[in-house]
Formats: sequence, structure tokens, C-alpha cells
Amino acid sequence: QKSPDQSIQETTDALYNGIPVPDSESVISSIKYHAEFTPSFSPEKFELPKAYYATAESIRDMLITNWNATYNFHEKMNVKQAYYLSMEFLQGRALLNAIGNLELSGAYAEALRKLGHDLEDVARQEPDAALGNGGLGRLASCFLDSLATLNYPAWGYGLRYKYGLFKQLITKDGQEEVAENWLEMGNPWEVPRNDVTYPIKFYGEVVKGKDGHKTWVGGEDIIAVAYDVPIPGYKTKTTINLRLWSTKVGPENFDLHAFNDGNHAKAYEALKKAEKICYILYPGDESLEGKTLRLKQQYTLCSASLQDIIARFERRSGESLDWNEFPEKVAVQMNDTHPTLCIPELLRILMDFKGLEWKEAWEITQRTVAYTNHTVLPEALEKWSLNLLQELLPRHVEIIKMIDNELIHTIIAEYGTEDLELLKEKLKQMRVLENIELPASILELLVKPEEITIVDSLEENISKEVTELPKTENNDVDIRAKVTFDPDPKLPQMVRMANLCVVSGHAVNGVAEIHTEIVKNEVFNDFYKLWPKKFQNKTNGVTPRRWLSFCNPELSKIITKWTRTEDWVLNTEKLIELKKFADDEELQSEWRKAKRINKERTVSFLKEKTGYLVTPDAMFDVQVKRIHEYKRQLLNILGIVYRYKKMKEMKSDERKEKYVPRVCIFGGKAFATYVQAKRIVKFITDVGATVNHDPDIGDLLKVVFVPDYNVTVAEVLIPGSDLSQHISTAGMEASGTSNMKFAMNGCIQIGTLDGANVEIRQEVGEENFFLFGAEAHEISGLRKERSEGKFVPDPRFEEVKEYVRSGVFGRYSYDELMGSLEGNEGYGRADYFLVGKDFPAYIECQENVDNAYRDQNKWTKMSILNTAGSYKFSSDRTIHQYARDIWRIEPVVLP
Ligand code: GPQ
Repeated sequence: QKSPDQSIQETTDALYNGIPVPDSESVISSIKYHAEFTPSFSPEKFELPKAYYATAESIRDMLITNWNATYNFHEKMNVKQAYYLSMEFLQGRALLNAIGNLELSGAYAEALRKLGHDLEDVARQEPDAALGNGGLGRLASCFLDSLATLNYPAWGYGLRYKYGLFKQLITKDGQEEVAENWLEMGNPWEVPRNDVTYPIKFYGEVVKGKDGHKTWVGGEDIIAVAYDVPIPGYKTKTTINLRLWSTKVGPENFDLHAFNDGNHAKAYEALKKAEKICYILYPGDESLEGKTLRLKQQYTLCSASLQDIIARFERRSGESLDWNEFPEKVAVQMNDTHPTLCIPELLRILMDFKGLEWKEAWEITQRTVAYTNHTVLPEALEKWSLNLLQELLPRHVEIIKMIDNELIHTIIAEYGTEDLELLKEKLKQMRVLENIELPASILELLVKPEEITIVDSLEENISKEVTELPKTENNDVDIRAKVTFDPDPKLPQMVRMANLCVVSGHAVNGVAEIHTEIVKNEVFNDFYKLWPKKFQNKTNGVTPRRWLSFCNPELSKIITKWTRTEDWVLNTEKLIELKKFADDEELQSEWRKAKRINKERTVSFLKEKTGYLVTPDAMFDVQVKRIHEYKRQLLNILGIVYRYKKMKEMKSDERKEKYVPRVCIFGGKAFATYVQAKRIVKFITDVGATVNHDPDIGDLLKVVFVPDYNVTVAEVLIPGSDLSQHISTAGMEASGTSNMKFAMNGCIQIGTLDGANVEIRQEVGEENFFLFGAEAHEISGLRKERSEGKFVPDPRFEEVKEYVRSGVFGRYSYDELMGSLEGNEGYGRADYFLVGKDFPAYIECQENVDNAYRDQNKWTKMSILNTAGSYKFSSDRTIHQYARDIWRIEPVVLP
């Protein structure tokens, strides 16, 4: 038998030299080696958990070899590198993904078989890494996969939360949350870097040194420590890094005196405070609940990452260090506004530590950072209380005020002082600081317009150079009175993070075409008018490795056969080839068989997770995503209730004639304090409890809520579904990404013209997409109509609400839920999400779905055309666009 070192070497040599696969013998010795020498289980047995850890560790060896090679090469070439800063990464499981990317599935399956285990069973031991809430976090993870696969020099930076997203239990009362201790058994995919640490400060005060330079002193000091997660690319050696920060304190912060005096709580105080920062993932998804802990988390991510990036830049520059070169070597992408603090942090380091002047530091910062917007929901646009920021990060507040000042100058230059009412209005709307008096220096300027000089920025589209503003007839006093205002003491003083990002970044992007249009023409229209070139679209994408090749091997085999190459995994354009064969009987029959196998997998999965046994002969109709009013799970379930009511009114024969059997599957978590969303979960499970036990209905209709929806659950449900629902109120879903995954897996969609649905429908063809509902441009008018009582609801909508209220689904009170759908403000916001308006169109569209499904040849063709048309939605395409248009980075292929 080979020594473990020898076999690791051979395995990695094989990868390096493009030799197909290391043999299962060397894999076996590597697994055995870890089972014995990386022990976290007792020695006598080799059961599944231990097999999983040993297998993961053996794969990790190879990843580390490739990781080191990638790192060293990037270091040597000193290429420009992109950094993706995100508070969330929703990685899911890593084992099969890594084995698949390294093309070692065969060798590992065989090795484990010889060791008495099945690879799939071993893989099931891994807990999901759920360091994210939903779409935004999963997007970050798909991007990492594409970056590595396409050989881009790039890293992700995030936080290592001890507890990821909560585990969802479904009880008779609806959703219950339990902490998810994903690190309990140890994490084989991370490498702690005990030598990569940075100090992080909170609170304290700003003092001015003798040289006039500012320093931030005192306060609370903690330490951020790096944990690296290697991210392998597919069929490439390139293995990039996801660096996650954890927090601790130095030994000097352990109060030994207090401890010896028996005051243990005091002794541990600093340690606890520091560790707490990375305890939990903030569960807010498109809702705002600003709390100190969250701000500390955000600052920890930003400060540690920037210190690390800057240290790397300095090291790589060596003797020829030139700060103006920084944006030529570094691109920082902010995943929504959560990492906004990296803007004042970069400025602070450049000015307070590297001695740069404001103008230079500001220009470097603008050229370095870029911002992705992921939502237009007003309540989700992050704002922080100025007081809280002032207390926690006093130096950053000074810097934010300087940025605000720059912006004010630009606004004055743009709008002039002729129309002071207009200017005042624009300042109010656009400033970074909300409800805060204009700085005295600006008032001075306005009083003597001829003295205005604008600090010009180098980025030519960022600021207009103005030497003189039009003179006004007004006298000084008038001007003051007109532009200035006293802050409203009843309103809080806030910092608008999105405005800060838009002003400071050189690019702002939306995540789907329609979303970017809304960003440009509505939410940030004033900024768009100032800097049109800054704004761009980058339609989201998903990795075809995890979301097609690995999660759907049945379909993948068929795709490879008919496109005559495996290339589609890297070049999804190849999927278009399938179009030619959409009517081919042989392909259709193979296609249906694959779907059937996947549906059978779903059947066992549902049985295991919910106890319900459903038939794979039914149509599987799936809506899985976070529970949110705007995503309208309520519209879906009310459609189901309506269908159930109609079924009950019919005779058995008639019922069977009219309806296609359906299994309606729901999954998704509600934010723990989002009461209305939790009511929706409860309602769905109540409907299921009634319908599923109704002997009149049998297999004609089943309603199943899958508990604890996560990446791993999605990997089972998506390949096994026939229809998927993406039915948000138009204009509210920025993009959606599960819609792309469903399309790739040949699932047909019912949806509104919202987010990426619009582009998916374009690509797969209108006739292969079930469209319904009001359009984005109609929404505000419809809401107005609704709240003015001018809207006359369809009788079928009134009927369904009445039916629910009648108590068919139990005695739980549905007053609040049904009330929120009324046109008055009694409960909530007068059907703000327009469920009532879209209800008739929705149920009619569902009838079209039934009719299409009855013709299985037609349905299969639609399914094939969905996969064929999904080529655009690979995150590889998205990443190439970010690399070319925003980051200006090039792929680096390792020698
Ligand atoms: N999204 Cl702002 C999240 O998942 N969390 C958030 O905090 C914000 C946005 C989603 C958004 O709702 C989806 O429409 C997008 O597809 C997704 O981000 C990725 O862009």
C-alpha cells in the first residue's frame, strides 16, 4: 500500500498534469489516513459521520494544494483582483460539489464502496453551510463558483457565523425557529489562519495630532481572525478563497484579577462581547431592524477585509508602492448596502494611516468600489441612525459628512441657485444625511454664489466642474431662509447607506433588466440624471454545475447525449442545441423518464420530511422561496383553496374530468418576527391538513409544506418539479434566481412580468411560459384605485375569502390574513400586494396550465425549450460581465 503522503501527491499530480482520475486505491489510502490521523471520532469504527469527515479531509488536501498554487501564482503575477464583500454566503453542502468540480466522482464512489459506504449516504452527513438568508446569499455563492471556474483572480469576504440561518420546524402552530449549530462537529472545509488577524475598534473618540491629522483612539478593541474556505473551480486548478472573519479578544482582555476575585462574569465580559459579534446571522431579509450588533458585524467585515486587502496591495507592490495604483490592483464589490462601511473605512485608512489628502483618497476610493442594488422595497433600503454611528464609529461619521459635502456641491452645481425651492427639495432627497442641517460652509457658499468652487473629481462622469453659479436676485437672508431648514426633532437623523454607495462607487448595478430600469427611473432617478454612465444592468445567474449538472444527473446525461458534448456545463449556449430536437419522440421519452425518476426522488423525500405520500403521476407544482407578502404565497394558496372549493362542489366523475391531479409543494422560511409571513405558513399547513385527508379529493389535490427549505432541499425539489411559481407583485422582485434554476431543469413557470421572469420568458419563448397579472407600470395606479375604494373585486375572490372565513380549515383566526386583502386599511395596507386584483387572472392562467399538462407531448416540448432557453442564466455569463464592465479584471490560467 502507498503511504498517505505519496497518494496525496499522486492525486494532486494527476490533477496538475491533466491525468484523468487518480485511482480509487490512492483515494482509499488518503481517506484511511484522515480517518486515523485527523481524528475527531473514536478509533474503533468507521461509520457514516466519520467516513464523511475523512472523505472531506481527503478532498480538502487537494483543494489546499490547488489553493496554494492559485494564490502563489496571483501573488507572483500581481494581477488586478476583485473582492466580493458580502454579509451572506449561502454555500450549502460542499462535498459533492468539490468532488464533481475535481472530476473525482468515480474514484471517490468506488473508494467508498470498497470501504463499505455509499458516496451519496456519506455526502448526506454534511450540514448545509447556511450563512445567508436567501437569494442574495446564494447569488454570492454562485458567483464564487463561476469566478473560480472562469479562472478570475477574485476572493469572497464574509463573516463566519457560529449559528447560520435558523432551522425551521413546522408544528401545529406554524413555524418554529431553532438555532442551527452547523459547526458542532467541526468544519472540514475551513482552514483557520491564526496568523491573519486584524484589530477592530468600536466607540472611542477622534483626536487631532500635532501634524493636524486625525486619529481614532480609546474605545473597545477586538481582533478579527481569518478562516479560509477553498472554492474549487470546475475542470480547472484555479481554487479561490472565501475568507470568513471570526472575532475574539487578545489575552490582555481577559481580566485575570476579576477572575481570581471570583468575579467571573466581569472576567469574561470583553471576550463574550467580542465573540458575540459572529454568533448569529442577522435574519433580516428585506426588512430593516437596525441594531448595534448588526452594525458591529458590518463594520467587522469591512474593516478586517480592507486591512487585509490593503496589506496585500502593499506587500505585492513592494518598493514601487503607489497609492494611485490601488484601483488598478483592487476592485471591491459591495453586495447590497450591507458592506457600505468599507467606503469610509478605506478613506480612513488612506488618510489617517497612509497620509493621503482627502482629494486623493476620495478619488482612489471611488475608482475602487462598486455597488449592487438588490431591492427597491423602500423599507429595505438600509439607513443607520446618525447617533448610533456617531457613538460606535466617530471617525467614520466625520468622513461620511465629508462625502455628504461633496455630494451637496455636486447637487448645487447641477441645479443652480435660481430655483431655491427646487434645490432645497433635491438636497433633501439626495443627501447621504437625512434630516440634518446643511453645513455652515455650504450656507456660506450659497450666500455668495460667485465664490463657489467645486472640488472636482477625476472620474469625469462623477462631478461637474463648476466655476460660477448663476447669480440670483435674492439677498443673503432670503437664500438662507430658502435652502436651510431645521431638522425635525420628531424625526430621527439618519445616514442613507444606498445614497452613500451611489455617490462613492464608480458603478451601480441592478440585478435584472426591469429592476435596473426601476433603479434608474424611479428609486435613484436623481442620481441617474447626474451620472447616467454609472448605472448598469447585470442580470443575475446561477451556476450550472450545482444547479443542473450535479443536482440532476439524469437530465444531464440526456443533455450530454443530445448536444453530443459535455461542454454545456461550461458553455451553456450549447443548451440551445436542444431546441432542434424538442419534437423528437425519442428525446421526449428520455426526457420524461428523467423527470419521472426525479419526481420519485421527491416522493420519498416528501414522505420522509412530512409523512405525506404523494403520487408521481400528479403534476408537481412548486413555490419555494422566503415567505414574504410581496412574493404572494397567499395568492398561490388562495388559488388552491378556490380549486378545492370547486372540486367539492362537483361530482366525482366531473371532478376527475375537469382537474389535473396536482401536488402543490411549498417551502420557505419566514423572518422570525414577520408575523404576517408566519400566518401565511400556518394557513398553508392548515389547508394541507384539511385537503390531504379529504377522501373526496384523494390524489387529485395535495398540499405539502416542506419544512426547513435550504440549498440541499432545493437540489432535490427543483429537478423533480413540473411547474414552478414566481408570482410576485410586478416591480417588487428584483430578480429572483430560483426561477433560473427551475428553467434549467426543464420546469415550466407560471409568473408575473417581474424581475428575471421577463428575460426568462423572452429566452424560452412566450408560449412556454404561463404569464398573468398586472404589469409594473400599472401598480401604483391600481393601489390608488384600491385604497380609494374604486376597485371592484372579482366575485370569485370574495367567494374564496368567505370560504376561508367559514372555518373549513379549522378554528385558527384568519381575520388578519383575509383582512389584509380588503381595500381598506383595517388590517395592514389595503391589499398593497394586489392579490385581489391578480386573483382572477391567476386562476384562469392555472386552468391553462392544466390544459397544457394534459397534452404530455406538448408539455415535454415546453420543458425541453425551457432548458434550452435557460443558457443565458448561467452565473458564468454574469461574472464575465462584472469582470469586463465593472471590475476590469482578466482571467489568469495557471501554468
Ligand atoms: N434579496 Cl436586498 C435578498 O435575498 N436579500 C436581501 O436582503 C435583498 C435582496 C434578493 C432579491 O429579493 C431577489 O429578487 C434577488 O434575486 C436576489 O436578492 C439576488 O439578487
